[in-house]
Amino acid sequence: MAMTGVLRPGHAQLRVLDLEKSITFYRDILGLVETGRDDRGRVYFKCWDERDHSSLILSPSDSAGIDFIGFKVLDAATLDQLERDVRAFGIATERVPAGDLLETGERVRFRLPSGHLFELYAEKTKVGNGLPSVNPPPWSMDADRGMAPIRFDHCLLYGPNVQANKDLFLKVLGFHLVERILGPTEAGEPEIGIFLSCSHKTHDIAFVEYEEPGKLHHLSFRMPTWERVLRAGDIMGMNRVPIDIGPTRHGVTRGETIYAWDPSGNRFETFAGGYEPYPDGDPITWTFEGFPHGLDYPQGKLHESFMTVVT
Ligand code: M3P
Ligand code: FE
Repeated sequence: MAMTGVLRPGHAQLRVLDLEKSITFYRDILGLVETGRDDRGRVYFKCWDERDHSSLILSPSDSAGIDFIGFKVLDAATLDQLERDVRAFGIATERVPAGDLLETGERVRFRLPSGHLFELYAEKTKVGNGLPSVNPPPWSMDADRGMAPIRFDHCLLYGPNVQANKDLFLKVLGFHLVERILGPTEAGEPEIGIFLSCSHKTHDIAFVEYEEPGKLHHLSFRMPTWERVLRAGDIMGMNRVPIDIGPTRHGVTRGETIYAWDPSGNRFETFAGGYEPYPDGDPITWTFEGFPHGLDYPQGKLHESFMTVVT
């Protein structure tokens, strides 16, 4: 599959309450690699196997939640074209100068119909994964500290106007719809949840309809295996990290999962498995009645917190 246009989730800036506690959590318990700090008090991390400078930026704040999410695009020409396309779709954009985020080029920023700040960028310094590019070993010592996910995988965002978001992502940003959840109405419409991919993954971003704009449901971190998801659960237990759901398997995407909370109450996911959709595949549909198994396939349980706890 040719990967052009929008490539992948690149970074998320997350608001945290107690910065020191959060640094310890993300570095030693989740097991990310710290890559920088800036003069605005922000702390930058990446997963051990990511090559670009940063994928998670912690921003000290008095409220939890997400400031923005950024996707990397192929190159500067793609960025210019997508900026024009988003404007033509009727959404205003602004340019955030290079260097505003450490080691990151100019970003094109706009607000999604769901209220989230969304960015596209083409440049971020490649710092590598700590392994040589010639004859590398399969992992480094960073792969064994804490839960040690391999990459920032996707996010699930809650907000209004999911259908307008769907239009934007499918018609302008080049995503495809992989799975969807129907609402409780007689006709089973409209969709209350959409799982969108710009790649071969089951989802690079997902949205669930919610009254309040701009909310975060979870940031998801990719684990290489189900064993590693279980091991992440052990590490959560050892460190008394509060678990929301799992270890279990989502029916939606078939992903193996644990949802848990960081020290600020932001939900994160350790996630493995799933399947590899192509963009010409037809989306999978979950009815509202079938959705409890979509969330937690073995238990078929519509966990209350899934619908109600966001930051
Ligand atoms: C995920 C995932 C739902 C399942 C969510 C799935 C909304 O978070 O990563 O696959 O039921
Ligand atoms: Fe997820």
